[in-house]
Amino acid sequence: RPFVYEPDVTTHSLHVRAARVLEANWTGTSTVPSRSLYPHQWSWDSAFIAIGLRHLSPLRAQTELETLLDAQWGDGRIPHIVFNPSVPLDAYFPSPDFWRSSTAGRAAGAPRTVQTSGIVQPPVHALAAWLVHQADPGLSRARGFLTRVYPHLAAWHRYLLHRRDLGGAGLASVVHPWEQGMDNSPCWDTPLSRITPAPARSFRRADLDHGSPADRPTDLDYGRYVRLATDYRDGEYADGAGEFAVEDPSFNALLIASEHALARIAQELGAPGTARHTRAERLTATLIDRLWDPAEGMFFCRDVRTGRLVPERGVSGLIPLVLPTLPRDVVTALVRTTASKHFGLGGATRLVPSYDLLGEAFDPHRYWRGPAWFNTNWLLERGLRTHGERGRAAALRRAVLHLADTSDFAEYVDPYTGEACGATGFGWTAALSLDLLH
Ligand code: 9WN
Repeated sequence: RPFVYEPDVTTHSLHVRAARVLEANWTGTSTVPSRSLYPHQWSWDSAFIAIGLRHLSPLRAQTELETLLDAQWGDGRIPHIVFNPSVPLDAYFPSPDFWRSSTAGRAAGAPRTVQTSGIVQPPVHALAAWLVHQADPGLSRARGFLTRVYPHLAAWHRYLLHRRDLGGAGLASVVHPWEQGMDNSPCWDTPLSRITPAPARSFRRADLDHGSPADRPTDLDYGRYVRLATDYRDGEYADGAGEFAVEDPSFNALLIASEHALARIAQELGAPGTARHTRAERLTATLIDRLWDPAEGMFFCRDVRTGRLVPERGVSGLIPLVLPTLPRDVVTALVRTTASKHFGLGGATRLVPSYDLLGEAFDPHRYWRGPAWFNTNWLLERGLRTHGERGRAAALRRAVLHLADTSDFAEYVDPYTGEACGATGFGWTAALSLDLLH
């Protein structure tokens, strides 16, 4: 039976329950993704959370981003985790004593007082800052919100576009699968296969205290994550030397979308934004040039160490749909691929899965190897709307709201059945549902 939203009953209670999740995950200065699995502040989670929080409290949404930016490194990087000092060390792995940011990160300008990780996550922040500003421009101007965050966001983009241009073509590379945010996506299998895993006995996974092993990355994956992070740390977080370097479509598309947002922020502050818009358009062309495959109708990751595209269909390859200046033929092909047998939108699946339904590595429950995630579906809804695909966007919006509701704001869901996986009461699921309700 098609799901019908009754605005007075269901929508109201969904709104109230989403607000409660964000209240429960709020620490006073930021929001944790999940009280159990992820008890610190995560970078791209905070950006998505701020986008939802702005509808409840623009002040809290501004604070969320400001807290994250307070932990920015001198070289411009925004760390993927800002650790909460009152949480026990063994609550999450890798903990601050693994990253040693204030010592190993000194040369890169890590902050002295707050402990952070040394890797990054997707740059959704300028987009979030712009949307947060728009929710209450009066408060934003009174607090000088954009004036204060703009230089931080500009330095962040500069870091990514210069220090992280490891392929030399103008796109940013990720140097660890955690940086791209889709940790165990099959897109990483080939580039990761060259990495010698750290021995399993050399670390203790805290995630398995809370999540089912069948829903999480394997020990072999973790061994490789630990090796890459250790090598990066031991090289004092200097960029360029690592064995893993990948140009990812989603990471770069979010950077470009944020560059457009930064242009708008500059304009709001009285500066011309034209140069940034032009740069964003140029980067869109580079993204197509480097990562678009017209025959497959989607974007792929480029393994910078071999120079080859990785022939795995991950949802990351659809996310550039959010880009406003994408050529019409690219948009048409992306929409077709989203609805194809590989991703099933409007057909076999309830939400767009994280990975190709027909791919050999597909697993409907294992984290980023098949399950559907709410942030990627929120991005796709936005992309569909941006390009005038109103009917598909509306259907996707309804599906996101329905599954957020029935899964108790799950971290991710089985793309066929909608069954909840991972944590419940998950921050960005609640926040992005709130955003879609507005
Ligand atoms: C590692 C917090 C984060 C998300 C990532 C998601 C997961 C961490 C982990 O949780 O990654 O950063 O421990 O598995 O993959 O996208 O930001 O919600």
